[in-house]
Amino acid sequence: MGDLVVGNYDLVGVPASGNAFIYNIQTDTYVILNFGGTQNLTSLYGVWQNGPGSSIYTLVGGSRPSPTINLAMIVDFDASSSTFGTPTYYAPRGEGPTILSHFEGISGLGDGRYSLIAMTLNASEVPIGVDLICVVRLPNGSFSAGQWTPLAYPGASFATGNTVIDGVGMGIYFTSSNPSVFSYVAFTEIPCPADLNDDGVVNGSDLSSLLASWGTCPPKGGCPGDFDDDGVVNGSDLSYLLASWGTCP
Ligand SMILES: [Ca+2]
Ligand SMILES: [Ca+2]
Repeated sequence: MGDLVVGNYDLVGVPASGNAFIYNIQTDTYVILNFGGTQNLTSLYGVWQNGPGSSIYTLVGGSRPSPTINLAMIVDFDASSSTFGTPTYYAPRGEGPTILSHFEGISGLGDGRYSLIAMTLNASEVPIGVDLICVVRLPNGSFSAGQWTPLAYPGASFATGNTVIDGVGMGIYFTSSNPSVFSYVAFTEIPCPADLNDDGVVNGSDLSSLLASWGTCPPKGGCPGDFDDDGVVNGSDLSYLLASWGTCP
């Protein structure tokens, strides 16, 4: 994307000893992404340039903000200064950090929404699911909570989620009855997060739902309008809803 590609490395003969990197094809230079040391297992799999000629790229992968759990991660990178923004971490399907996950692809829709694809694994690192995720850049520049849409290919014993373009996810899958490896393309509708009642338009009904949830959220669920998933419905969530006012794309 643009002049940048992303990838990951390990030191020779030392598994899980490396980090992620950003490589500039034009200048033949690398920038290492290392959040808090190699024990955090930071990885990058997807990169999106935020407009033609922009120096701001949005990167996705995974990292370990706590000692034991790998979470999917999104972070901005300014190629002009080689500096990173503050990473935002995502628990799989919003269910809490009990399993491992990482984003493998990112596609920007040009209206503030990003479509991501994630693989989630159990504690033994066996793939257990693929999701397409809609994340929105909020008016203050931060990223919203993710809306996770599970993909389940019929007959697949397990599948990978490797790349995404808008609402189209792609990967490979296996079946229990055939030794071949198959590819798949999955189509989903990208959600409009501010449309809280899912009627295709952001209007007063959605605003009423948000205002009814104003304040501190319950520990889990029941909190429509907490777009940035910070546990409280307040002005930042309201500003996002107002910025999304009107018909959903
Ligand atoms: Ca609505
Ligand atoms: Ca909030």
